[in-house]
Amino acid sequence: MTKPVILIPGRIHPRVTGRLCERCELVEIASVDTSELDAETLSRVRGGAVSGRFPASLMAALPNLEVIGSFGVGYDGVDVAEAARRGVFVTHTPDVLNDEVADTALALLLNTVRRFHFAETYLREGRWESEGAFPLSPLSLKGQRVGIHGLGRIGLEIASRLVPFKVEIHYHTRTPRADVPYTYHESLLALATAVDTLISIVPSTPQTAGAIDAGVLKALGPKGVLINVGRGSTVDEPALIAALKDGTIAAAGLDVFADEPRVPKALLDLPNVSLLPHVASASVPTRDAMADLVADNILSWFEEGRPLTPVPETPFKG
Ligand code: A2R
Repeated sequence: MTKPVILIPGRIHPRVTGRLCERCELVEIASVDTSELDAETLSRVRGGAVSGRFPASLMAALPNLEVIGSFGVGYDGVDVAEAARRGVFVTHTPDVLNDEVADTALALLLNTVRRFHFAETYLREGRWESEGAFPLSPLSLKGQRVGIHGLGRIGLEIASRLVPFKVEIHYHTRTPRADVPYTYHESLLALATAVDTLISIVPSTPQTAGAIDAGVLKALGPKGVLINVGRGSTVDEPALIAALKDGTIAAAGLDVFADEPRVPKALLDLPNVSLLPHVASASVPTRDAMADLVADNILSWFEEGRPLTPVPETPFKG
């Protein structure tokens, strides 16, 4: 039996290629530019495995493309509308990263509020011994009202981890959930007005782009804390920097940025932020599970005739 040909544009977790290489023929290229491939190779490609971008122009170069396995739960780098138009299934890696991302969200929240990263540096620099106790953190999680922007697979795990912290839990989604006891708000602005801490875990879409803007930050208020573990595009970054500088909000903890891996110097220079290099799901076990799900989706498509976790825009109807 001929092995299906899978194109890998750019870098991907080595476990994906390791899992696929025996049962597929892999064509690895540096980026989405296919100019180094001849027409015959391009026409043999039936699948794609990607961590990042898979634009319409790449799909147009692959006349026999059937499936794209995208690494990660967010798939904003893949043009899913174009894939749907071409009848190409796109799969992603939901659920297997929920716990890791939710754990990171809580760690980032506590770090931001209690300033543990600065406290550790203080100790390492010998200042505890030379100067005495580290300054008290002005903020505390105790008694806070926490709002979750996006209460999907990951948001729900974040909420359940917040329960033992005895905080009030509020949320905003477009559609209220019937299965949770948390307080619903019809708009992001209403949520930000009601809470002290806002945790964002929504996908990058045209509707969420810049949703956390100057108005939302003002509503969060001078004791407000913003945590973003979703996508950098959700936050108006210049507005956030201004709000952190002038005390419109108190602090922010960010794992995602508008133009990764570039982080504005103005953010790096601020004393009231905790910044992580997009590591929410970045443990070996969780990334292995994500890689396995990319490979399993592609193998299931070619060997069983069905993708395992297609995105909603390209549903599999059997
Ligand atoms: O709005 P709903 O009812 O569809 O709820 C979804 C919510 N959401 C939004 N909330 C407010 N305004 C919007 N424009 C909006 N768009 C979506 O985000 C739902 O509660 C949540 C997304 O949940 P899931 O689809 O289960 O995604 P998951 O696995 O929790 O991951 C969230 C995102 C990924 O797309 C990556 O960008 C990032 O976390 O790692």
